[in-house]
Order: sequence, then structure tokens, then C-alpha cells
Amino acid sequence: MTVPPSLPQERRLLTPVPGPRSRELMERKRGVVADAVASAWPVFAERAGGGIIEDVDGNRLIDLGSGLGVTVVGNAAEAVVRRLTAQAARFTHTAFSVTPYEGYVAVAEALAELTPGEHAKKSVLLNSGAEAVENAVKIARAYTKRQAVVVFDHAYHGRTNLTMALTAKNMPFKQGFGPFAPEVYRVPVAYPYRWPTGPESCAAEAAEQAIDQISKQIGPDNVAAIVIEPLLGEGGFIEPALGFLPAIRRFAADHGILFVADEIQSGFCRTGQWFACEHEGIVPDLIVTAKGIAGGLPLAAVTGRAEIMDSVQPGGLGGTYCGNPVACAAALGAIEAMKEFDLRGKAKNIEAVLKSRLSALSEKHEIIGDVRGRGAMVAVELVTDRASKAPNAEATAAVAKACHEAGVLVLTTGTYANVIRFLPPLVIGEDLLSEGLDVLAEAFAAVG
Ligand code: PLZ
Repeated sequence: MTVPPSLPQERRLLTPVPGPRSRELMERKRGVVADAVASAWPVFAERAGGGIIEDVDGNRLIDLGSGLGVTVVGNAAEAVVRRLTAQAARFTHTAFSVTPYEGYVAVAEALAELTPGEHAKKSVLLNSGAEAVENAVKIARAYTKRQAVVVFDHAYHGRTNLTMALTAKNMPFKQGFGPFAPEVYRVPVAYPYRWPTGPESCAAEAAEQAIDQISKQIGPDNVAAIVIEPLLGEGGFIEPALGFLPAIRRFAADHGILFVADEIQSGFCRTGQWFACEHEGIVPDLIVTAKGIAGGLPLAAVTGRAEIMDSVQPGGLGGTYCGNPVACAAALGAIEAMKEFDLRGKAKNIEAVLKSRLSALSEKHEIIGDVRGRGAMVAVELVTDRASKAPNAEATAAVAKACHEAGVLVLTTGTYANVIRFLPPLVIGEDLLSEGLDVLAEAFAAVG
């Protein structure tokens, strides 16, 4: 079982949400936590598991966000808790660069087994997604002896200095935080819904434009890496039009540029496969993972061709906490649960439910411009009207708020803040998912 038996899988509202205890804690937060550290929903968690978050007022909320796409295996998953508590009781830290331990090696073995490609692979473990993306760039630069990095419109890669430069959206991620790292270049991505000449011509035209810009404005020989999310997350759950990724992948291979897949949000069963780039048979040179890898513990990785990973000088990669033994134990538990409970299959079932319910909703509501995504990574994009496709951030916020008040946690996203994304834990029960979507339907009806 991945669902804690002591936590009933039922929505339950005992107070208005947020309730009095949450409001009290919010006041304390305001006094001591920096205002910049925002919370999408001011509800404080007491416990969580399966598809439920229970708050400090005893309300049970349906979780369609997985803590930003992290708890693929659910919160407090049995295998994660079992393995991490056993590890914590043995030792919590030695620093892998001082006194190594087996868990780190076992996670690297699992990554070599599960990531795309049959070649020899090696990994480095890090603490966060952003740190892992930075390390992928370091490795690519060391291996290619080139400096430029190519990223895409609507990309999100993190909040550190280098990854802010890689991230597209200014507010709130970059505003006031410059200067940003140099040698980062942004090119178009194949965004079917908003491609000027329509979805059919999108893949070929976008690839042509991206490749032309790299060729004319940067020079392929100067490019160390092309970094891309195979299914873009924070940019609005954009599935690049089919054919775009293979074209970029081919171009990279032809020019000695490393193709780096940022699978931090899309990886580990989320899209119905181990990794989203499998959808088009893409084998990246480097693949970056985090979030789902460790059931909520902070862990991230760069995995890549052995000869690329080994081009960095000894001691060139690491950090005090990287590959923490408790986080590694949690990762081994999470991967065990993904296999045991066939979470790739579960993601596909979730996609079927989400797509059919959301398509039905879009027939009723003119403000739903697009339904897209794969597996348990699906979204609707809201517009003022279908002809203009003008982003409708206002209605997006209103629908999310109505869901929250009714006890369903949905997250918004997108460059234009007009996307409602669904990324439930893959262990959510179908009844609960369905009830969450009933609430969503009521929210759309209320907002119009
Ligand atoms: N790459 C594709 O999705 C993190 C960030 C939310 P970290 N996405 C959620 C927020 O408001 O901070 C993410 C991602 C992709 C990189 C990252 C960065 O991962 O673990 O947040 O550093």
C-alpha cells in the first residue's frame, strides 16, 4: 500500500478553508518569514498521503498538485518511510566526498538502468533541481570546451543565478535579481496552441527558426548544450509539437552539442513513461532529474554518457549535502513503489480521466482554449475568447480560488498565468480524482 491506512481518502470540510488554526499560523508566518516566500494557498499541512492533504483544522483536501509535482508516489509512501527511517537510525550524514555509502551508488545504478539509452551511464547527485541543471551546464562546458547554452521560450530551469538566466519568465523569478549569467541564448519552442501559422506547421517552422538562430546568431561550434524540458512545466505544460524535439536532437548531434533533457518535473512516471523524452524515442546526452525521484526528500541528479561525465576533473563536482543518505534511501523507496504499483500505468489511467473530463468541460466553456499534456501532467489554458486567444489570467485565478475554497488544491502556471495544471500524486484514487474534477466543473460554472 502506498496510501497511509490512517488517512481516509475523502474530502472533508470542517471549517472554512483556510480555517482558524491555519489563519493563526499564517499570522506567525507573516511576522518571521520573508514576504517573498509566497504560499499558493494559506493552508497549513498536518499530514498527507494518497490524494489527501489534511490541514491543521482537520479539513481533508484533494491534492491535485503533489507539492509542485514531487510526490509522484504520494506523501509518506510506505516504502519511502520504511527505508528512510531505517537509514536515519543508522546515520544521517557523512558527506559522500569524505566517507561514501552504498545508497548513493544504488541510486546511480537505478538511474543508469531507468534513464533512456543503452550506453554506459554515470551520475552525480545534487540537492535541488536548479543545482542539478547548473551542474549539467558545468559538465557540458567541461566536456565540449565551449561556453554557449541554448534554452527556449517558456523554459523554467530554476532560481539560482545561472538557472535564472536559463528561465524565461521575468515576474516573479528574475525581477530585480540581475545581472544574469552570460552566454545564455533563447530560441523559439514549438508551442502548438499559439504558433502563428497553426499547429500543423508548428514543429517544422519552430525547429527551423531555432536552428537558424543558433546557426546565425551564436554559431553551433560555440554551443556546449541545448537544454530543454521535453514537456515544459512552469511555462504552461506545453507539449512541443511532435517532430520538434527529434529535429533539435539531430541538430545537436550533428554539431557536437550536448542535448540536455530537464526532466525535473516530467520525469519518474509522471507522463506515463519513466521519462517524457521516451515519447519520441529521444536519448539525451545528459538527463536532469529531481522532484519525483525521492518521494519528497531533497535530491536531484545529472545522469549522462560515462565519457561526458568523466571529462570533469576529480573533485570538480559535489557539495556538502549532495546525495544525502536519507534522501538516497527515500529515492530507493520511491523507485521501489513506482515499479511495484506500476505508476506508469497509473499515470496513463489518470490521463484518460483528466482528458475526457476536461474535454467535456471545454465544450461547455468558451474560456477553455486548450486541453493538453500527458499522463498525470495535464492542463487547461484559459483565454478570454477562442478567436483572440487572449490569455485569461483573471478567470484562471478565480477558478483556482473557487477550487481551493471547496477543498481541492489545484495549481496555476504558465508564462501568462492562464493555465490550470493537474499533477496529482499517481497513487490518487479514481473516485477522489473524479470528485476533484466535479469541484473544478462547479468552479468553472460559477466563474462562467
Ligand atoms: N526545472 C523543469 O520544474 C522546478 C518551481 C516552483 P528546484 N519547478 C517548480 C518554484 O516556484 O520555485 C523546476 C522545474 C524544471 C528545474 C526546476 C528547479 O527545481 O528543485 O525547484 O530547484
